[in-house]
Amino acid sequence: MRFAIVVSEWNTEITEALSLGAKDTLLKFGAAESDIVRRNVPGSFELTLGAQLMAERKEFDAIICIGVVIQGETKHFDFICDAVAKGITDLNMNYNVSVIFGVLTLNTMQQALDRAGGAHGNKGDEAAITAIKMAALKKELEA
Ligand code: DLZ
Repeated sequence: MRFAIVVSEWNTEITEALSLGAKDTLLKFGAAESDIVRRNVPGSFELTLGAQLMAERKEFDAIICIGVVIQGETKHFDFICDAVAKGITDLNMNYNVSVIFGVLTLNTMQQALDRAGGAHGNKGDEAAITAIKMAALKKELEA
């Protein structure tokens, strides 16, 4: 299977840990290093287009989007979360590939650290497992 990982550069310390967690899990379950393609986008808002560009290549069995959005003092958080959630949902419906929502939406940086290898594990691992399950489901139903 081939996988794409699209990574937001905002809160990069966290998104790097999530992305490495996702990649390690894909490798652990048998993906070849050469079958994992990673590209960065500036922020979570750009994840949708980044993933769409990957989907248009028609060479991936699943695409994992990694981002971290932390609540600030303005409404930016709501707009970004709404946009990326809807964007990724639309990609799932409009392209014949599973696009995984590996985006953490949090109130504090500590909550992010806890989910990027801390007290609550690494959510990048979960995103990768979801990608593998959805890719396997697609292969099974299309066989
Ligand atoms: C502008 C912005 C803000 C305030 N916060 C975040 C964030 O917490 N996480 C994130 O991934 N991106 C953030 N961004 C950047 C937007 O996602 C986007 O890159 C810009 O609005 C430009 O389109």
